[in-house]
Amino acid sequence: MTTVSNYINAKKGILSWIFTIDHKRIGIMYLGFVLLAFFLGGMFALLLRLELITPNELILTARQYNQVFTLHGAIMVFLFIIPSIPATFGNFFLPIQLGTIDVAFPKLNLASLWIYVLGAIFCFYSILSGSVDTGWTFYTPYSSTAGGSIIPMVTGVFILGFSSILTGINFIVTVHKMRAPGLTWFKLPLFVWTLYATAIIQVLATPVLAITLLLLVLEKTMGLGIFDSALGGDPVLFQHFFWFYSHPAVYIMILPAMGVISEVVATFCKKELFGYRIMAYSSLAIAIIAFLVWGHHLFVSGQSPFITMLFSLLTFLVGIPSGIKVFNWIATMYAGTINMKTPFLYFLSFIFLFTVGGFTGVVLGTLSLDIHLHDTYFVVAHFHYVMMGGTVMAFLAGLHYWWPKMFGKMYNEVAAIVAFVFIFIGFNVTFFSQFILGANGMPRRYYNYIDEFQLLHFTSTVGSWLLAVGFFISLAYFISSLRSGKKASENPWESSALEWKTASPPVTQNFSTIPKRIDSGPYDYDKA
Ligand code: HEM
Ligand SMILES: [Cu+2]
Repeated sequence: MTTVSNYINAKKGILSWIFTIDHKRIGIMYLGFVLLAFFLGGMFALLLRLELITPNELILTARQYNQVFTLHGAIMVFLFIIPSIPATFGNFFLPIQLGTIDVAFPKLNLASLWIYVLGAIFCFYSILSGSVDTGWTFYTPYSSTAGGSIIPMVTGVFILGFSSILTGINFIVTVHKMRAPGLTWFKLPLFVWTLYATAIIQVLATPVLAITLLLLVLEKTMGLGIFDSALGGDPVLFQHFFWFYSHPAVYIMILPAMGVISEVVATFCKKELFGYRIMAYSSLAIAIIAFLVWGHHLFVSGQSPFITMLFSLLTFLVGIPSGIKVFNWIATMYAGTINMKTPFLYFLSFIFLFTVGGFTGVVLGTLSLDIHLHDTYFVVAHFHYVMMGGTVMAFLAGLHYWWPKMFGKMYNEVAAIVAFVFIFIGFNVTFFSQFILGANGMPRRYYNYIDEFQLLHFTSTVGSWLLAVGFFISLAYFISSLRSGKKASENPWESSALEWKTASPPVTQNFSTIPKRIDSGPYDYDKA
């Protein structure tokens, strides 16, 4: 029996992967690496939660606890969530959704992947050679003076930044230069718009983090007084520089997720997306406002009342384009033909959890409340609702939606629904209890606490176990799908998006015949 050639079997041997310039293979390799990072970061999270099951020391010393939450945060942010959607699904589907054969700079794309791996190696080296206990934010003056192996860690993050910048440059040029004839801007899928807005932030914001970490290393190695007040430096300056990148960075995390969610809701409701143009503009509006709110991380760092009020106001502003998106996703469901499959379940959980995350962001953006809640578990719960309730749920929606296309195999739907239930319930048990802990004054980054908090911490830890069960069930059925899953058809979800007009998995050139012209929009259900 003749095997049909596709991007997976077109070339054989490990070297054909290591040196590939095929955007699909590069996307798949990123997927492998970010999933590894997620499971490693998840292991550290389970360790944290286990330590917190009792008020006193259980398995970790105070120093080890500080090291573990630092590694959990740094791995989850820099190695998992920032590349999680752009570098995986973005790399795989952007050229296909543009009706073309690859990104603008395929060799640069491959280089971005190995730069990511080099950065990861530096981070892991720092774990093995004494580790870091500063928190993922590397705040000075502690990071300027502390021992451990901060320099390999921040060098790793510095290098990872270049992988992000180069991917951003590649995607911006690809969207401008590689679109099929006829595919004008307002015919582009919203996933493309969100990748484009994200790429702008990657290119403009990431250099600021690189410079900040470079200055920290210079201060540590050459004793230059930049951030350390003992050397005449200013520790709050570090916070400004760090959050001038890291707040826009949260939109590098959430914008691509919003793009995935738009693709999934249109396909599983079989409906044109409600308010397509305003959704596209909202992606760009979010990318712009993202650069104007970093000061809300410094409300209790001694900013002037006027500046604090200004940053609070600007923080509320970002709620408008985000709110428009949530409204339009819900409006798209209205009178839709809903296909209640796993990708749609993750869509629903995204809508609910991201909205909780968004509202609690408004609470934290309110000065009078933030003074009470800053550095408590309310903040920890908030960013897990947006980063995990938002991006990770969208990542799972995208993974289940595009899995048949990427690997040509279906996964077990029943097992997927069981895993979804564990993940959704586990998530809320883990993190909703943390809102209550924080509102009652439980500080973050403490490994022991007063007895009154034990019941809530115990609940949160049990929740993290349910989460872990859900993720391991997912891992199991995806692996079994690769080995013995039912062959996927070209368009199992009956989607009208362009990528579903290719084979499952696609041929190396993406299309059997490269589209000469594309005049239809991405969500042409009403016209079908
Ligand atoms: C898999 C389930 C997860 C659990 C159970 C979990 C649990 C926790 C806990 C308990 C803390 C607080 C430690 C403390 O302040 O003492 C924490 C901190 C943190 N988590 Fe998670 N987390 C999970 C997933 C994630 C994900 C997916 C991300 C981001 C993508 C993330 C990013 C962070 C960050 C940035 C911190 C702050 C670390 C620091 O204070 O330096 N977590 N996590
Ligand atoms: Cu922020």
